[in-house]
Amino acid sequence: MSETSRRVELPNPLDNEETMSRDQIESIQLERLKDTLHLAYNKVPHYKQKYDAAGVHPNDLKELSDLSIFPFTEKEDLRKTYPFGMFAVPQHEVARIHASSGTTGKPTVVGYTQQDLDDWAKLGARCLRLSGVKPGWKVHNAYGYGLFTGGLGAHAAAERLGATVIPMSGGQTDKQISLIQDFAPDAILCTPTYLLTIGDAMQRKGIDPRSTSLKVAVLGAEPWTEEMRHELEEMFNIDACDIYGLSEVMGPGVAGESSERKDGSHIWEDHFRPEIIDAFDPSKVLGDGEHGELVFTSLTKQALPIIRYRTHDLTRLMPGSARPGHRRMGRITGRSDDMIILRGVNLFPSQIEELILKVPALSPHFQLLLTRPDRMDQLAVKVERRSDSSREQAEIGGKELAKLIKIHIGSSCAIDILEPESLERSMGKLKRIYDLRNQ
Ligand code: DLL
Repeated sequence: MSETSRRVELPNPLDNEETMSRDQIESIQLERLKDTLHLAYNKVPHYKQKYDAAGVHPNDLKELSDLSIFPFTEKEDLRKTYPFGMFAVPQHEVARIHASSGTTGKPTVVGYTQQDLDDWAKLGARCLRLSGVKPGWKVHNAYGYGLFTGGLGAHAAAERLGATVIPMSGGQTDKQISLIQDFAPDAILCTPTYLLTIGDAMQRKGIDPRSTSLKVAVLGAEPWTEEMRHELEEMFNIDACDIYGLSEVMGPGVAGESSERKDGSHIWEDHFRPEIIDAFDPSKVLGDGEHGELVFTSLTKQALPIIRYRTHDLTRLMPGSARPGHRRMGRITGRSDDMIILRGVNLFPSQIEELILKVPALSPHFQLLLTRPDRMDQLAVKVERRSDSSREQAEIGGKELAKLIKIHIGSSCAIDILEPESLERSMGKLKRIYDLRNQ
C-alpha cells in the first residue's frame, strides 16, 4: 500500500484480534502457546535443558492453566546465554537487535525477525490509537533511540498508525522545546519524568506549557502515579496515558491505556499471556485482581520466544474495558527489586511520590537517600519546594509529608527541603533511590 493511499484511509480500522471476545482470545492463546513452547524447546538448547531437567515437555500443555508447570525465565537466563543464546532463529533471520543496559553485569540482548518487528509496530500503534493519538497527527518522540527499545519502538508504532513522526530522541531539552514550539506536534512520547523536565524547563524560559500544541502524552518506561498523571495533565493541559513494555518481552507496546477511560493498560493478549504470581512464593499463581508479580509468555515471537518471564514488576490483572477481550493491568506500584526495606517496613518510591504530590508546597522532584549510621537504616526524602511556595511554606509542607509517610507507610524518615532546581533532572528513566547503606 502506498503512503498516500494509507493516509486516504483515515481513520484506520481496529484490527480483528484487537476486538476479539475473551473466548476467542483464549482459544488463539492456547494454539499459539503450544507453538511457542515447541519452538523454544526445539530451537533453543537452554530451554530444552531446563525443561528436560524439570521433567516437563511442551506436549504436557493441554490447556492454558498447564503453563504453570513450566519453569520461569529470568534476566539471568539471558545473561548466561549472552549474547545470542536465547535466539530461536539463525542470525541472518534476525532483523534487529536491542539490549537493555542493566546496572550490573552484561546487558540483556534481544532480537526480532522482520515479522516480530511488524507485530511490534502493530501493537504499538494499537496503544497509541487507544491513547487518543490520531493518524495524520504530528508525534514528537522523545524516547531515547539506540539499543533501548523506547525510541525505535515508539517510532515504528507512530509510523504504523499513520502519524508524522518527529524522531527527536531523549535529552537536549532546549532543542526539544524549540521543536515543540516550531513544529507544533499534537502528541509527545517520553517518560513521565522527562515530560516533567521539559515542562519545568519551559516554565523557566517563561513559556507556559499549557500554551503548546500538545494534546496527548503517551508515557512509560518507569513507574508513575495517578498524582503524577494529574500533575502533568494540569501542567500541559493534555491527556496523559500509560504505555508499558519491556525489552525481554518486546519493548513499548505490550500494553496501552485508553484516553477515554484512563483505567489501566490493556495487555495485547493475542500476543502475550500474562500471569500474576506471588513474588515471595513464585509457585503460587494468583487470580485476577490479586496483587503480585507480573509474568509474561510471548505467543507469536519468532526470534526470542520467552516463556514465563519474571518481570519483577508488581501489579494486578483486571478484566478488559475499552478492549473487552484483553485484560488490563493496574499501575506498576514498583519493582520487587526496587523495594526498600526500611527497619522491617516495605516501601516503594511510587508511594512516596503519591504522598509528596498531596502536599501543595512540594514539587514532584525528589530523591530517596538510604544510609546506615550507627547500624540503623535511615531514609531521607530530598524534595524540592515548588517555585511559587516560600521556604517557610515548604518547611511546613515537609512536616506534613513526614506525618503522611508515618501514617500511610509506617516509617519515620527525615525530610530535606531543597531549593528549586537542586536535583538532577530526568533525561529518560529517572533514578530515584540512592542506597548508601553498604558503603
Ligand atoms: O522501558 C520499554 C518501554 C519504553 C516501555 C518506552 C514504555 C515506553 P526496558 O528498558 O527493558 O523497556 O525496561 C522495562 O521498565 O520491567 C518496568 O519496570 C519499567 N516500565 C516500563 N513501562 C512502564 C510503565 C522499556 N508504563 C521495565 N509503568 C519494566 C511502570 C514501566 N514501569
